Amino acid sequence: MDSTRPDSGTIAERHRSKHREATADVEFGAWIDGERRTGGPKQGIEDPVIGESIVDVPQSDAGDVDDAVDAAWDTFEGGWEDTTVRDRSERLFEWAEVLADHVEELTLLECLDCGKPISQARGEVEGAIDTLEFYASAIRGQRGSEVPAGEDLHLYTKREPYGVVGQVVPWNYPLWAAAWKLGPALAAGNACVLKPASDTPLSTVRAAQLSAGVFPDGALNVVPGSGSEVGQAIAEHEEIRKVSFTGSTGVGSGVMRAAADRVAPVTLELGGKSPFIVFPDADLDKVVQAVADGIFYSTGEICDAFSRALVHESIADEFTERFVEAAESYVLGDPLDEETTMGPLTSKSQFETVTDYVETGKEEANLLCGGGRPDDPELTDGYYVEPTVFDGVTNDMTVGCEEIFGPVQTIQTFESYDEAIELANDTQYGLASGIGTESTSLVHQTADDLDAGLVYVNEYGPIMPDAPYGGFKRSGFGKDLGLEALDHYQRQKSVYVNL
Ligand code: TAP
Repeated sequence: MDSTRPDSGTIAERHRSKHREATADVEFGAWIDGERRTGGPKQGIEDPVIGESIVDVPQSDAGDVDDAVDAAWDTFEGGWEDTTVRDRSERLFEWAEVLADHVEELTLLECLDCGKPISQARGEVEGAIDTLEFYASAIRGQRGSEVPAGEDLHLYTKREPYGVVGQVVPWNYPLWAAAWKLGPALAAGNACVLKPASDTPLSTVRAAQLSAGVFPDGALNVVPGSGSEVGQAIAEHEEIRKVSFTGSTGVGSGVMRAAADRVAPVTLELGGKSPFIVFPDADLDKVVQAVADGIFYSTGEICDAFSRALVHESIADEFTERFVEAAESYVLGDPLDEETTMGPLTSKSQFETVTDYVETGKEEANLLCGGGRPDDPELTDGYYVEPTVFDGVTNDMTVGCEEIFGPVQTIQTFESYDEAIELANDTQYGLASGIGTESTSLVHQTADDLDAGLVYVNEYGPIMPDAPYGGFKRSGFGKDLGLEALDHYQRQKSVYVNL
């Protein structure tokens, strides 16, 4: 395993200096009704590379959620609901432009806060901007419909925003995930109250501040705070008319129960344990890297990670050998270094969770590579875990069926098509799946048979705002992204007119 070194000083020195640079001109805190809130208890936001706080962020509470909801309704009823699509589109484009002017600042915050390699952090910030631009365009093309209903009747349908919507996002791609929710919700004319994950609020809070003057005060509110208080308050709030949640299946089902009490619709993007089926005719030059990127991108902290490679037995030896080589080629190092391809896990608790899974895997299966922390003494304060690969795995093992959310790959073999599909679908989840083959007919047959909301063929990603993104089964329902997400932020009304 290679590791990278900063040009000068230790990693800790370089990071402390970057903490000062990234936070010098910004006061973090809730963004409510177009103003910063800086009171209340503070939480240190940890840099997972050196285990030290980047900055203290004032934490919102349930009272702040009430204030944000009140401000959002005032704005919605005070004129936001009557804005034209052209107006909202132009404002979203304007916000995207402001964020584009601050790409490097937001990238640095994301990199420091999550430990993401800087090139990945930049790509995700750019992805967030692209998402806002997509919805700024898409809303201009939306139409209602006219229904032929007879001579005396004019029957048409129209779409309306819900009013105030609540949104809760996780820590693995903070700003990008926030844009997936804010873009369609604002484009559709809702006012938003969004909670970032308590470990990673910095980029989203900063992006909200950068919306000052773009949207009317109160249209976009961000409340950083704990899930148990702020997230729960959003899920339960009587005046929040729709909730969109991304996170774990356990918390997501609780959000759904809370929203059910007031019959508020929810969108849930939840966990995954996604298979990638490698058929005998697969081009391993493409597929090995696709599966590796699918599990090692973002240190495996991705909901659609290809965490289960299902490989035809005739090519299993070659695939496994090449996959281990690919795993060992990731460069663990300082995420600030452009050469680094894998950073640490995002938090200490995540490090402990993943390390526990790795230890369980060593008892259950056969460790092929990784399985510990990198040797580099400069990385020992960070939450680094080596790319880890197990074979001899079965679906009933803990590492074969539970979402690890770290850089841990399992390899299983299959003999027949039916066995591959059975293994792939034998999971409570259904977010993503992958196929490695050069056969067009096999692609279509397998895409039909896989019980998952996303199918990638011979590649991992890219995620485009143009297409709906979301899972089946316990991976959730409703969609982020695509025109479908706009639908989820709108109510449809049928109007019967007999004049
Ligand atoms: P969670 O623990 O579920 O946290 C997600 C968000 O929910 C965080 O903002 C969290 O706040 C908040 N939260 C915690 N308890 C809450 C409650 N009682 N009510 C309302 N909100 C609450 O998930 P995680 O461990 O951070 O994220 C990893 C999980 O998210 C994985 O399962 C992953 O697959 C899934 N994920 C799915 C997708 C898609 S698109 N399907 C994308 C990314 C991640 P705190 O930060 O304060 O805990």
